[in-house]
Amino acid sequence: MAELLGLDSSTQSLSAIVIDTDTGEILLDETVHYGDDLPQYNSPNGFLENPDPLVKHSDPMMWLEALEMLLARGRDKGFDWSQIKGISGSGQQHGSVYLNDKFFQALNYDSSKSLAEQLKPCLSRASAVIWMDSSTSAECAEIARAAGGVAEVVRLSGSRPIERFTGPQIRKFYKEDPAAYEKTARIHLVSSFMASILAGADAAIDLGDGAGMNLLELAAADWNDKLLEATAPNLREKLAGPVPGSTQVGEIAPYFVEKYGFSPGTAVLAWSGDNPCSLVGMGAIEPGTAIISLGTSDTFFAAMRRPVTDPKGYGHVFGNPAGGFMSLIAVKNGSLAREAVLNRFGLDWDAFAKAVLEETPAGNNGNLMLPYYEAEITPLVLEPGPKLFGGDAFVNWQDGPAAVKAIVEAQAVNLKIHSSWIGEEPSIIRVTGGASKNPGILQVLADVFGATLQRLNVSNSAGLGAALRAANAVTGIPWDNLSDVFSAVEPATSVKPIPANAAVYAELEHTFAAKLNETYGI
Ligand code: XUL
Repeated sequence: MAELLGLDSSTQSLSAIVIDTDTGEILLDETVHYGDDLPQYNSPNGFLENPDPLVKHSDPMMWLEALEMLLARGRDKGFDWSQIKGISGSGQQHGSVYLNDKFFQALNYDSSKSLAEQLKPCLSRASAVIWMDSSTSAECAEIARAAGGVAEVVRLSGSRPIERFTGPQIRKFYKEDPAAYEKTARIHLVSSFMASILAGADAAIDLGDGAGMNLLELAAADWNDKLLEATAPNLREKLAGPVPGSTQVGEIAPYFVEKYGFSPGTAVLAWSGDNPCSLVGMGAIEPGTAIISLGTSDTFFAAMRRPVTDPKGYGHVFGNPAGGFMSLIAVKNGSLAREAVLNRFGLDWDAFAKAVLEETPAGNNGNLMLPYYEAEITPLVLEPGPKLFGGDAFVNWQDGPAAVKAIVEAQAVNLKIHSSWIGEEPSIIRVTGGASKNPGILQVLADVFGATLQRLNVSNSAGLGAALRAANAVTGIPWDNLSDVFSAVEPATSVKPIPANAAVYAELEHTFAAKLNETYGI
């Protein structure tokens, strides 16, 4: 029997999915929510409060405590961790953890103490900066200048210098606190940090997630010296890897054997980013099917025939865990913005769907929202706060259904406009993430993209993808077979576009783009 564990260390939670490749079953699907389960970290949405709205950090000790809580919960519910043959994981992309040289020794854990207790003294920076941070515009410009221009950074790394990417974030840390940077012996991504913790060994960054740093030369599958030097001194020695995502980075540390009952020798595979893992979990490792993931961030991505780049600079090219590359755009204002509208009008998700499907027409009678509650990354909007255009009741926040329809239409059109550089017009889009259960959101996406939307049986595609990556590496079962069994779609839930709405949304694309230009000059 082969049981494989996929962990998903995401912005707001840590979850575990266990698959059995013999029976095709999901044996465990368990989640720890940072806000509800670990309130002592003061991170209701997974990040720490900061007076600067562009700064977003998280406490990596919260992730470690969540890991112990999750494994203990499984054990206490009678789940037998000893049957697991391999573990891989998925991490929120771009986030980074800064560690001093005590880290390497601390990985030989003492089982009588918690992980957090043992790892806290190893931090050379108290908190981990995460993907929601947009505070590095100056560093992006400096890196572009030093590396020979924006186009050169795009050519090498697949993305222009991006505020949330790890390279610009490392540069900011180096500039703000050079002494702490100097004391930093290792910089891990969320993915490689969590893999290191499980293996009790310094785990390498994988190529899929490594491509989200503005440091990796895609064509060479290695760090690029020009980009490293443009970022901060002696950076190569502070990074582990990059390695292919199928690499075994170690065996489970004795700590997890003693405390939670894992078997000695359990393989720990390199972790990857949540979007590369999701590509696998959604059964989309071949070009042709695009994916929309509706979570804390909304993302649109697909396997690529060849690596093209976005002339506007919002899109990215990451590594496809099954080989080759994938495209991606990420929108920061995802579920938290939808919830802000929901909560403002005291609605539940059924009422939200009803507002979209029954109470407002396509095009929303001309009411339109620029839906950037937080500073946005796609497009780059550094001034937070939604903006409303249209009828009086709407712009004064007195028309609940119109506000709901406006955010749903705006988010869908925003994704459509900013994914057009990928150059594919998919007729099928698979959707995942919490909001993919909402029929109102699905209908608008289907109409705006003119595509049939399909939903998977499993909601956490990143965690599932991590488990499938472990399965492929440990058992050698081919990707196609794994997708057929675990990434099956629910035929009953597919949503088709309504032909009569096509012209309305083609028009809205133009109006929305014009409003972006008028309002933010972009
Ligand atoms: C991708 C991105 C987000 C994070 C968190 O570039 O920033 O999707 O991976 O989910």
